[in-house]
Amino acid sequence: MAEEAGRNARQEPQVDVVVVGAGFAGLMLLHRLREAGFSARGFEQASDVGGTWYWNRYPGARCDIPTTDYTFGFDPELEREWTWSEKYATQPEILRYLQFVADRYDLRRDITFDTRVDRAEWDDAAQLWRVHTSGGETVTCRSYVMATGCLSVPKEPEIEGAGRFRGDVHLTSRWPHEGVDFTGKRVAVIGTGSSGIQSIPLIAQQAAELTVFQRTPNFSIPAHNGPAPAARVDQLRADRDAYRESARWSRMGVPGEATELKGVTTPEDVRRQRLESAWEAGELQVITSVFADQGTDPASNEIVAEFIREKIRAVVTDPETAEALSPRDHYFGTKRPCLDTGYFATFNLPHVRLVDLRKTPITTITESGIDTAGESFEVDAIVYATGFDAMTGALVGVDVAGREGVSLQEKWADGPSTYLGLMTAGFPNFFAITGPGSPSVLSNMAVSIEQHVDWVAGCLADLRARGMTTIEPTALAEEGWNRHVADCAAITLHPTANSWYMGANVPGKPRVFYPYIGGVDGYRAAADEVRERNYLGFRLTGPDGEQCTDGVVRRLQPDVAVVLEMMAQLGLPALESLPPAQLREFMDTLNADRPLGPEVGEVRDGVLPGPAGDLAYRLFRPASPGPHPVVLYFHGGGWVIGDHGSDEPLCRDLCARSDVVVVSVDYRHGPEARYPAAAEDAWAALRWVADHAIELGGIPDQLVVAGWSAGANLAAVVAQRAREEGGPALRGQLLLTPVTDSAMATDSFRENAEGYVLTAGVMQYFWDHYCDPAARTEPAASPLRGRLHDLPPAIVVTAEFDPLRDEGIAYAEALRAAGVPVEHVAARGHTHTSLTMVDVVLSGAPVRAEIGARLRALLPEPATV
Ligand code: N01
Repeated sequence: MAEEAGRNARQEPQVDVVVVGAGFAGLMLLHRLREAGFSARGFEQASDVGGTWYWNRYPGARCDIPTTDYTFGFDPELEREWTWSEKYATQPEILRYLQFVADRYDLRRDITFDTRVDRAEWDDAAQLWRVHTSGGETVTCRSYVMATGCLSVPKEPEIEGAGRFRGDVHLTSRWPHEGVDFTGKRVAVIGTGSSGIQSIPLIAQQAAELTVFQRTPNFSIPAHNGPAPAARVDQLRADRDAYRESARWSRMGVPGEATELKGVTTPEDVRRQRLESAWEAGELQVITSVFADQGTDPASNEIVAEFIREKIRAVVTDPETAEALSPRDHYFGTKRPCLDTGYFATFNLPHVRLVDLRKTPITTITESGIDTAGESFEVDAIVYATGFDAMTGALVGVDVAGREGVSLQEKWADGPSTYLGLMTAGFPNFFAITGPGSPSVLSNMAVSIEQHVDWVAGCLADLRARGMTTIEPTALAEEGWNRHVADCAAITLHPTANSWYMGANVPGKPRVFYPYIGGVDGYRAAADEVRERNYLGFRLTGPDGEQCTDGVVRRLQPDVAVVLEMMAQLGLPALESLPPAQLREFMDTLNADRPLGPEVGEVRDGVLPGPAGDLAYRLFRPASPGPHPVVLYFHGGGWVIGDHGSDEPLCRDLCARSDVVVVSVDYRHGPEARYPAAAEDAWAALRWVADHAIELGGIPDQLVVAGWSAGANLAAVVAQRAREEGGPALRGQLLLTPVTDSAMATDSFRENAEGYVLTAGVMQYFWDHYCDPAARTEPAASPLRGRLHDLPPAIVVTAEFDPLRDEGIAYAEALRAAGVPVEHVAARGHTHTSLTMVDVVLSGAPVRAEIGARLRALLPEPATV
């Protein structure tokens, strides 16, 4: 009935779409909508088109993506008709370009200028938006799009006394159209982000005195402005379409070479050469990708940071000023780096002075100047270059009310929540162009805007073609995307900085990472996939019903996905197609170049007696003074491959994190020595290690058994046997993605049979080489079938995308049912192998930290000396 009533109440809106904003995004969207046959109206607060480039008219304002790339690429004709004059165009030229675009496609006729959208509300009965403007008009539309920009709402200066100043006050982001003449004036600039760094050298050229009030020094490199870079121009001329396409599938929306070189391991001369050439290139996308790991590894980042500081010291003559201008409180790239023209040299001028607010903070602004903790400054003009309420300011700045009157501001009180940065549940047919959760500010805006506009226009056309009226993300899809956005940021250095990317510049703003750092390419692939999979994670409704393919578009940890992609590209043979000897050789080659894991106090090899000959072991000792608890560790490899050194990174990690001696023992492998040879060897190793704990530097009654995969199977098996035989006494068992049963019939086997390195086929191969079918159900092969009472406390680790996940969970549950204390660590987004990839899969680190802490909790506190 209700549905019927709703259907009857559905109304025809005045226009199909309302678009707010007439910058790059709004203009292109209006053009695309018209092309696709939709009616649309645009509203713009300013008196003309231009967006950012309308407002930010401060001296020195330029783009900082080369104009070869900071330009619309959707229409080759448009590109033929416009030629940029410089590598980085000035604000007036970019504004002229946008005016040219508006004229060329006759877009102004759809835009109402000098008009703000104050409120927009979704009418669920009528299935449309009502949009109220500052001009008193109410327009109804089926879809409401905010193309309001990411950096469009200036931040309040929040400085005591700001209203008292009687001189001239200017905001870089609201600069007077007629310009400002500072000749003969004493000028203060507050803020040294991109706007400050671009404007300071030019203000210094006019002002009689210039005082720069700096709270945080910023990394900046010279723009080397001039003609557009020949290499880019040549590439573009040679094949425009290919160039644009490569931008669309690049990381930052600008074509460029990705490197695999890591900062710390690159030889000094190569490092230097790469850094110098990035300096010479004067392009943000080059200096931010000198090393593959500079965004994730503090040591690699420091190499780039120190190189830039060295350049600052070389330019700025006063060492104290040079040091004050040298950023040391954030990693390079975690606050937006800048491009400048003569910024640092400006501080050599006699009439320019830097005030370091970290040493002497502003206490108040007075009627005639600025007081700091150390001094009073009399000035004629204050320029605020203090930034924006970024990413969400413009979106929540309009009173947008979705279903049941819930406002966007309420929904996003703890931080933005979006699906693909485009839409948010509870707000049907509401789109944000380059919204939070999309690459936006971390990319070339022109490319990201085109991608969003194309997606939205394509989506509206699809709805029309299917006779659907509304589209809205599901809660599941949105939560999944938010998690993915956070996962991508978590493996970088970004969350450590007080940046506007983190909302840290606006008091009280939720501290999350606002943009999507998975790359323009990765983002485009996800957005395309959503559409191709029948609008995965969206609910579509129309007069004749609804459609919903619910789901999450990216569930793997981002770095796990990268490793899997790289492996897929290598075209490796199916592992189960290789005879064991060849498989072992192959794995050795794969392991040869991997990082070894963290430093530990000592690594040494030894042998211990096994039932059929010596067994090699490798011992990892922490750097702290011993003795330590001992973890007897069994390596993974399906009882067929691997040895006492094959899990070295994981063993080092365990040793360093938990402050334990790890003894990794080899055992005999199938098919040469089949079941129960490995289990017998493991048992012999346990007894020997228990008997020799003191010699090994261990504490005798602090012994834990551990293992990964088949090695975890052996650990579980020897724990059961130790109970049967009355010792050795164990403090715990650490089972990492264990094999606990031979049935291979769980849901996780079906779901993850293919594609995650350990496949169902590989597991079958391992069982076949290890154990006769008749013996596989014995508890010494399938510990899940054993008696589980009176076993030592267990830590069971399972990975989401692992065929063995469910048998690990089953073991944890069965242990618990038998009264054994169990800690279950479920590694979200991980595969069977990814947790062992220390220093490669960075998202594994927090999981291993949790495992390390839980292991430590099984052991007595280390004795303090
Ligand atoms: O703003 P910002 P912006 N007391 O937030 C300081 C893009 N953009 O307008 O870092 C004293 O970066 C603040 O100090 P701190 C670009 O993406 C592009 O410069 O918070 N100081 C900081 O130094 C850029 O990142 C171009 O400690 C105060 C400065 O003000 C983004 O826009 C050009 C303060 C603000 O820097 C924003 O840049 C311009 C206070 N109360 C901008 N409050 C291009 O080239 C703030 N600060 C395309």
